[in-house]
Amino acid sequence: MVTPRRDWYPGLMERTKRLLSTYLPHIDLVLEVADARAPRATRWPSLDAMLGQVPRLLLLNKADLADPASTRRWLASFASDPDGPPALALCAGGSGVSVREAGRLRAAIKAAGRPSPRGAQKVAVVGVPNAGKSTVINLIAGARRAPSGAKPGMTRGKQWVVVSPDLWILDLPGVLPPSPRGVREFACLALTGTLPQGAFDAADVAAELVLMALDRLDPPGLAAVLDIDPETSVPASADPPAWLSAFALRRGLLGPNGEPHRAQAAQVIVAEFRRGRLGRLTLEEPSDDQT
Ligand SMILES: Nc1nc2c(ncn2[C@@H]2O[C@H](COP(=O)(O)OP(=O)(O)OP(=O)(O)O)[C@@H](O)[C@H]2O)c(=O)[nH]1
Ligand SMILES: [Mg+2]
Repeated sequence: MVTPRRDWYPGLMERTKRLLSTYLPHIDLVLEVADARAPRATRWPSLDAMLGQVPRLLLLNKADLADPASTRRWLASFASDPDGPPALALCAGGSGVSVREAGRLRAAIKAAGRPSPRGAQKVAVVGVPNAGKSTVINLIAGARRAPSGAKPGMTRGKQWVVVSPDLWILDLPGVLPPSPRGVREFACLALTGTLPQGAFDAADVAAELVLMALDRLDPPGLAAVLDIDPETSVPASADPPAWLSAFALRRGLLGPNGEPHRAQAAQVIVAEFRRGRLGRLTLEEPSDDQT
């Protein structure tokens, strides 16, 4: 059972929601940044209720780490929802970033936002921690103007970035759902790096990753993802401890008596997933049963 180990909803998130409400009357567009590997779990909950009439553009960021076919399905699903926001897949950072991405994004912001005939168009960037909000701002600005980094909680307070006289962007800290809406969602948040390291148990989260992967891949497919030797022990079952043991053996992660060190294997799997080392994997599909 995947459960949070300690409070993962600090006061910063409540303050951020209040900040956004304060600024909202002056905002022409809200850019919501989600993670393309988990486009459902990493959406900002209750944003709809807050925004009212303010236009929104959804960015599925880190598309370089997601399965391209899944990203296409997600974009089609958002496009077919008349009540949903326009959505764009993006790679704001990492190895796939390019100048073309910046131009495409600026054009999309201009098209989606309210026109601002007098003064600058004002854009607020919101999303779960570590989704790449500050990186998106730096991409648009063409320079490192907002602090960004590989752990959640990099942005602690609000910061206006004046990109040009006609475009101002507000960077905000990340916001998480107040409590997990289920084991899968919690695992998705942990795997995409939105939760701080101490807030979850790696063994539980790696076990859930195995189950999610087995929903989409056959055992040889998962063995390839985890680089487990098909000649030796590929567990045919959906038994996460057996998979963790096979991974531990493959990587030489052994306990004092030579037994597979499953706890270490789990930590390595979570860390490698976060960095995209296990390949391009998407954890959720638009068609997934949500009951
Ligand atoms: N591979 C990849 N990494 C990215 C991408 N965008 C951002 N990152 C990385 O993700 C990490 C988090 O980026 P930030 O911009 O700090 O994220 P944030 O949403 O501002 O995070 P907080 O301020 O902590 O809420 C950094 O290490 C970025 O380099 C992307 O498109 N692809
Ligand atoms: Mg930030």
